[in-house]
Amino acid sequence: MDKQELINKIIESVIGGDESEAEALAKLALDQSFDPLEIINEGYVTGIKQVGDMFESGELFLPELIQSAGAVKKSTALLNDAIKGDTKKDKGKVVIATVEGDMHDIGKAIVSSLMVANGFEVLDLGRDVPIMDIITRAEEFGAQVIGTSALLTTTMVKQQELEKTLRKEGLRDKYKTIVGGAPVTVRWAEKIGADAFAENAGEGVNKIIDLIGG
Ligand code: B12
Repeated sequence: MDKQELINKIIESVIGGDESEAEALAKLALDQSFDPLEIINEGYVTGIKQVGDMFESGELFLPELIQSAGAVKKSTALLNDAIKGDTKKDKGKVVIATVEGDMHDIGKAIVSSLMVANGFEVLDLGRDVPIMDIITRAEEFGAQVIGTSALLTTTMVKQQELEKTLRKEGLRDKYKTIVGGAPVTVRWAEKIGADAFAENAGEGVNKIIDLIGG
């Protein structure tokens, strides 16, 4: 199967919520040595974004969205592991989390893997993580960067809460902060006083390198 054909099949499997097919195609992509990040972005991310649009327009409902998300999560986990590779982790320490109240973690996991692949030591706290927990874990881990993901307009405020809490605790200068997630913008980052915003995983890695000179 050529790459474009594989990508089309991946998109189809995601829209159809076919978890076993989506996973089998991820394995096939790895067997054929296609670039895992390209397969994630052009296949799984394209597919889940289409599902999101269909959900928004009422063509699909929550159970179907959940099914498709499950297919993407499992398949991208395989590809994320392949991205991480076996690099030396000496560029710096990053704590990353999806903020409290938010269950979206597919994008964050991609960002996390790409950071690892680029030599950062990453502590991924998962999703639905309270701000105080993020700060405590960053302190324990000795992080230089705190990255947060928010996919809901109602949870973006937690990124602002992080900035405020860091300032209140006298810790703001200790960390560089970076924010991301579909509704997040550079203007939001500026408004809340975050150090950087990134639209996608690749940009995220570059911004962190700029911030800490990794
Ligand atoms: C998959 C999905 C789900 C899955 C999530 C599964 C999971 N484990 O992640 C499930 C089914 C659980 C879900 C639930 C809900 N969802 Co939802 N979901 C989506 C969907 C379709 C795709 C999100 C996604 O994974 N995108 C693919 C990834 C790769 O992209 P990404 O997350 O944006 O990440 C990239 C960048 O943003 C960036 N990035 C992300 N984070 C970070 C962090 C840092 C530090 C950096 C540097 C970069 C970075 O890099 C990533 C890689 O390129 C979106 C639609 C959309 N277009 O976003 C809706 C969407 C976000 N969901 C929505 C809604 C409404 C919900 C629910 C409220 C539905 C409901 N009625 O229950 C619940 C909320 C649950 C909760 N409390 O969080 C709305 C949000 C609307 C809004 N204005 O807030 C959206 C936009 C759908 C829509 N159009 O209506 N959802």
